[in-house]
Amino acid sequence: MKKRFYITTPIYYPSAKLHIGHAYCTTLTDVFARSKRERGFECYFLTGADEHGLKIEKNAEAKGVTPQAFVDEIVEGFYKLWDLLKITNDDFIRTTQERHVKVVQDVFTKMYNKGDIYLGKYEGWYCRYCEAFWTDTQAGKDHICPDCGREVQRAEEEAYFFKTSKYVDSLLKFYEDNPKFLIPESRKNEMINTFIKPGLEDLCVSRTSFSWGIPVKENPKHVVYVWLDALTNYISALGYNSDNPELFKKYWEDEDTEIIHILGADITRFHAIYWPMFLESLGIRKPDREFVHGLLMMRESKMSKSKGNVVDPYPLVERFGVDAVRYYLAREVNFGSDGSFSPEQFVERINSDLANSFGNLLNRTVSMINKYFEGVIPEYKGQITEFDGNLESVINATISNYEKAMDDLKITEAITYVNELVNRANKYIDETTPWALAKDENKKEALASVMNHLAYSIYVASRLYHPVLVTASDKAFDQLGIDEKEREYINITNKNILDNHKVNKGEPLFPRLDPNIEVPFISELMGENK
Ligand code: ME8
Repeated sequence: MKKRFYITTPIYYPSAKLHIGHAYCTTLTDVFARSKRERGFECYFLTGADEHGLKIEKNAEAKGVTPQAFVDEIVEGFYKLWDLLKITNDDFIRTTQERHVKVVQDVFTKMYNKGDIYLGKYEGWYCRYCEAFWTDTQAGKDHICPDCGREVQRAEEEAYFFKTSKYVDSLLKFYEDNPKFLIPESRKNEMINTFIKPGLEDLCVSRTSFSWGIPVKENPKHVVYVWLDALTNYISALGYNSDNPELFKKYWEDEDTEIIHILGADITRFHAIYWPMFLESLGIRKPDREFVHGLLMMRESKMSKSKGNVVDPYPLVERFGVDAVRYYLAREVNFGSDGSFSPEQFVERINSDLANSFGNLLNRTVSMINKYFEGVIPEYKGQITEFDGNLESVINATISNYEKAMDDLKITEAITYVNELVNRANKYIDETTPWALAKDENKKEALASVMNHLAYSIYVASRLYHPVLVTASDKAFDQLGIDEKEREYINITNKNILDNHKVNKGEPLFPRLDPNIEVPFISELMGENK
């Protein structure tokens, strides 16, 4: 395994407020970054905002403000949301920042001087209203603008193109040599069969129909196509081609770094086809992994602003807390598959996994240690009851399965292992019947072993949940009475870590949610009660 990681989310468009889909991607990326750091690896985590393009120019115009003022306000909301969700990104790149603009212009010039970008003519279907060009497929046989529904006209304009044809063969070879580059595997077949095999046209990488973009240095009536602009963020943020290239050297050039992009299925083509080509043109290394997650639906339908069914994560976190929302996002929809959001499932998930299983295990254990051992966790003395051995092997297996799943970005699966451990520990209480052991003085040693094993199970579960339950895990550690140093991941296999610690009974970690109150609350956020 490589010794450090560079991990990125897409940079989102500040054309409107972020919704639960964006929170999903950023939260899961954060879970991965935190889990790596907690295990002692260096991990540099980047997110940001993709601020150029026609749509933003138009939205700003409609609001009567400059595009920069428009994005400034929306990006403020990005910062607030990531703060609220306790996202631990190391940097936040905005494509309007000088450090980025300069790199994009230089990249364009480099590619142009190399002969990979050339000036040609763009022909297509033009929508006068949206000032946008559409391809034959996009305009369809009725020649209608896919955005506004108005009729489009055949038109042409001068534009720069990137020579994709030059890089197709090496891209296919790259896929073949690096079977782990694009995950899930099905995405690679989709790229090859849907886009590459039918023949890739050279990519138009400049526009003259609007001005909110990065001007091409050599010919400023053109602005750089938003995707060439946006993808470059992954290297401009590290100081590529700048006076301060230290981060670029460490997190991109050094082969000991694993470079991972996380993205949604809607933007796979740009990341998996064009981005490796651009990098090859620049003569720099390609990412090691691109992990494509599925898109969330709102119940059965696509999220859409016109339907008003887009959930704003902000009030959700304010009401249910950061842990509940992070947990729901990480657990409910298998990272890599499509899924859907529903208020009923949200409430059910929090109640069953967090309130009933994890919260209850902690609550019961701390109460029993208080009752039977005056609040002091008995020492670990090996396998005493007939059930101890099995619980210990479940704990060991949980740790290794969890680490393997996390390394493969199977985040949902990783959490499921921890849930299984929690369920196993709850069942261990039923098997060992501590209330019966407590009645028999000869069973004191067995009772002590049960309490230690339970406390250790909670310790391990809290440690493994920590990248998701960023506050509740610490509260569980507090209740077990262990200090900062003892919380470190390195102690996870130390069965004596809890010996003689004094427990502190606290508030329940996750109070049960009343579905009759909370489901309507969330439905309201989805615009369902209108
Ligand atoms: O595409 N479910 O930005 P964007 C899950 N600026 N995730 C979703 C989602 C949904 N329903 N909707 C959006 C752009 N996402 C470009 C990216 S990167 C160099 C440039 C997430 O604001 C998902 O990760 O449209 C998706 O790929 C991304 O937001 C698109 O965000």
